[in-house]
Amino acid sequence: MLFAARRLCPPLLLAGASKMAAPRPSSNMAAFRETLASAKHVVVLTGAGVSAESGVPTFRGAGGWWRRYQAQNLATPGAFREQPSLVWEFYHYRRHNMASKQPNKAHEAIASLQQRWTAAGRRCRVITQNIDGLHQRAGSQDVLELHGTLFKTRCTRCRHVEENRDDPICPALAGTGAPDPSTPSAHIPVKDLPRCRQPGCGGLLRPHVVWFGENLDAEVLGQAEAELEACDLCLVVGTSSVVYPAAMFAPSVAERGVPVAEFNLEPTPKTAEFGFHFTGPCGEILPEALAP
Ligand code: BV8
Ligand code: ZN
Repeated sequence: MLFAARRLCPPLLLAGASKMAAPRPSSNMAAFRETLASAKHVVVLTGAGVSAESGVPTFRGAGGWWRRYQAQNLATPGAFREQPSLVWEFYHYRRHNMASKQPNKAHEAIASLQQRWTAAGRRCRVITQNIDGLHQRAGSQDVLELHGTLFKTRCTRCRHVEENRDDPICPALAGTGAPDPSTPSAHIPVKDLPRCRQPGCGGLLRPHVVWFGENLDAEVLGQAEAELEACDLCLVVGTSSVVYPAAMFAPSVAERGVPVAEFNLEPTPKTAEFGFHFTGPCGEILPEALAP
């Protein structure tokens, strides 16, 4: 298992790990397109930046705030345990927000690449950190959602998981969730938060997402590892590469000597490990990079 030794330990905790000298990233589009043309199995790893041009806030920078909270401080089991109403307002807001959002040209370019490759007997797997569902709405198939999805719930009592696109997900959340810092919390009694409808259960529901401090689903992680170990090209799009274990995925491919192309507005802590880096909005660059 590629990440077994490091799954729980981001490199910052890993002493003495040796790193092959990485080639300086090229921004030569013709060279990248030659590499793409000769590849047979590509992994496309995406983060919040791929949805930025759809108007979906990213996690870091200005977009990473909701009211006076940093998103990642609400995306924890502790926050849900302490303030389930506040955390549900946060997720209700993000679910409701998606109703007015559409896939952008980056999602569409990735979906089109996958459709063409599948027809030609080549493999293209999309692995996303995002929970917004926009890759699927753009037509990408078999998307691996590393961190779950906004549109499924999991019961905290019986662990039943089901899709739920109701907006609001429960009457008490109607009209709540406004992101403005001056918005008062709704303080919804836990009995009026989303409840499980499995016979005899009634347990409190939570979003079916992976929070900070929670393990990724073993099956999902296993599928991701298999794709990363087998691919002969990896694209890493719109991620700051600071959240583990996803942040280790593209570097692990580069360590095998397989080409990795990063598409981002700016360099990231991992850029130096990759063969290609293209700077700019992925909604503009990916359609050119992935064009037939
Ligand atoms: C785990 C779902 C084992 C929820 C998310 C101490 C205690 C406990 C754990 C840790 C610890 N220290 C480290 C850890 C591990 C921790 C971690 O990595 N923390 C970080 C902060 C250091 N990871 C975990 O906890 C993971 N589990 O390790 O389990 C374990 C268990 C217990 C104890 C130890 C270990 C679980 C992590 C998953 C968390 N859930 N999401 C929700 O969404 O509400 S993470 C969430 O944040 C996203 O899913 C995503 O992964 C991450 C955000 O990252 P990005 O997607 O990269 O977005 P970001 O805004 O950061 O960057 C956007 C990028 O796009 C930028 O680079 C920007 O330049 C670029 N961009 C913007 N616009 C564009 C663009 N690029 C191109 N075009 C554009 N237009
Ligand atoms: Zn239940």
